[in-house]
Amino acid sequence: MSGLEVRREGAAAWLTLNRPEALNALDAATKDALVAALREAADDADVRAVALTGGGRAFCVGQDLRELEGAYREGRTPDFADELERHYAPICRLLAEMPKPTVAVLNGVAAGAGVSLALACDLRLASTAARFRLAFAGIALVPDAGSTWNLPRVVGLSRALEIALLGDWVEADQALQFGLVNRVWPAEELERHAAETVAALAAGPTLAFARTKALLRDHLGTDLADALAGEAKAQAAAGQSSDHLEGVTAFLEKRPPRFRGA
Ligand code: LHQ
Repeated sequence: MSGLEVRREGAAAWLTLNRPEALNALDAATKDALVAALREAADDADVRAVALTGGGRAFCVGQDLRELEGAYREGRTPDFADELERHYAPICRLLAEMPKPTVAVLNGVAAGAGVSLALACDLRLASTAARFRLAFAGIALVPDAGSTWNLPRVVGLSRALEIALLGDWVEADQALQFGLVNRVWPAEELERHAAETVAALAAGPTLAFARTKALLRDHLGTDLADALAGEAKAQAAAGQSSDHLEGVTAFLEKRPPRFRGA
């Protein structure tokens, strides 16, 4: 049985990692379910935002190390290349590249690849109970699941090296200061604020959001001339959308826009 629960809240898909007894460590069934649920959410035009959160006191503590226990005890080392390609790469690509906003709702501890999943999302909303540890160095591994790409882009190279090499816990307030998370609320208020934020994203101009996230991500690696050309191409398409017409009409009529994601 997988440790993933999927539910719809209006136009948002909420994916909850739910193996609280193992702090939502990622076993094979949960990773399979996560890949499938993300693919479905990415392809479903009725889903206009995706939230990833955890049940219990953790967000996610990364790879389920117990799942590999037998092999380790027999002195066999696992094939991480295969595992990363099969599960973690599709999960991280889907979170970063799907054409709608993705949000990590960080209810508690995040470690190892759990931090990587949060980093792969477009936004990170946290409770004061959230804390972060990259944890890879503790078991003599390198950061993976996209975190060597995402972490320095999110917090800058110096902080990324600090987080990866010193291995200290980053508490919620410090994570906010580092830019590792976008918002922090008291634990008892996270659910309400996160639900409001995700619902607002799901009610937004989905096609413009899709183009915006693609442009911002793509342009990290391009020069200004290519970025200007990329913006012009995307803007020409955005200008043809019915949400653009609605947005401008609503402005002229002095009322809030009603976006349909088209
Ligand atoms: C766990 C885990 C866990 C299984 C707690 N697995 N059960 C590697 C390979 C390939 C590809 C992808 O990437 C990676 C990178 C990774 O993600 S490797 C894993 C990195 N994560 C960690 O190293 C975190 C390990 N966990 C901890 O250090 C502690 O559990 C923390 C500090 C997170 C929480 O400590 P406590 O609050 O004291 O809780 P606990 O240690 O008592 O854990 C509660 C339960 O959760 C416990 O089960 P038990 O049956 O003994 O009560 C833990 O065994 C289980 N658990 N992490 N990764």
